[in-house]
Amino acid sequence: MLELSKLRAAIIDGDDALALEITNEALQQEADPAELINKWMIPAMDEVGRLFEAQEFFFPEMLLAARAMQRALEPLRPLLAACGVQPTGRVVLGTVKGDLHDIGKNMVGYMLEGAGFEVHDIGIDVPAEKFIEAVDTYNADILAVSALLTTTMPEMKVILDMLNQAGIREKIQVIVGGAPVTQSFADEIGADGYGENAGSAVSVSRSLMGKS
Ligand code: B12
Repeated sequence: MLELSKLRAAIIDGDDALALEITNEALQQEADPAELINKWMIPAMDEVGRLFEAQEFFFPEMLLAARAMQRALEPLRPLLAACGVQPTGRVVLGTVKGDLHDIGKNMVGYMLEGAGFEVHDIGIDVPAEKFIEAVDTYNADILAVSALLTTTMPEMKVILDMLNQAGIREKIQVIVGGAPVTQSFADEIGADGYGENAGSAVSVSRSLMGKS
């Protein structure tokens, strides 16, 4: 029987080859992808954050852990986005300017794809004007914006203001998320929805599209 605590440890240690190997092995043994993510992988990133705050980890260790997490997520992606249902709506997704965090954003994208949304991921460190351009280019129904730093959260308000100025605010539903983002922050800046994790990103998006 595979010891899944080793997956958590491999991610914290930044051992990407081992993290991938354990994930693949776990999938062969029919482990539940949601359990792998929620019970072992996300808690690993939380621990990395704690170690960073305690100054036991520094930037390079955090980066190696992030790579290991992303590597371990690779085989899970097709399972999260596997159902091939009818398109539910078009989403533009990105991380705000000044912010390089993308693991959570990517998970939101995979889950939305899995729920039948057509997802256009425009990446990290995205200036507000690029979000506006992408909304137009892809004729999006939903704009999903991620921020992981308290210093970059205000960019979300900049995006909303720019949508207003461009006269297209009414045409798009804006949802926000990321570890420091809260429902009250979302309300304060006038976003249409907030999701605390990738699963709620799907339920909020579905309800904004008028589907339960
Ligand atoms: C990995 C990591 C990094 C990696 C990122 C690599 C990558 N490719 O993403 C690297 C090493 C690059 C990094 C850099 C930095 N980081 Co960093 N990082 C982290 C860490 C450890 C994990 C983040 C993560 O991936 N979590 C796992 C994912 C799955 O969770 P998530 O992102 O929260 O996403 C979930 C939800 O929030 C939600 N969600 C996310 N986006 C969206 C969007 C929508 C629309 C919705 C609905 C939902 C949603 O769904 C997701 C899935 O469930 C966190 C600590 C932590 N526990 O969060 C620190 C952390 C975020 N980083 C921090 C800091 C300080 C930095 C640096 C400034 C460090 C430095 N001195 O340079 C730099 C900033 C670089 C920059 N300009 O962005 C601080 C932020 C403090 C703050 N409150 O502002 C944290 C909290 C660490 C800490 N405890 O101090 N970091």
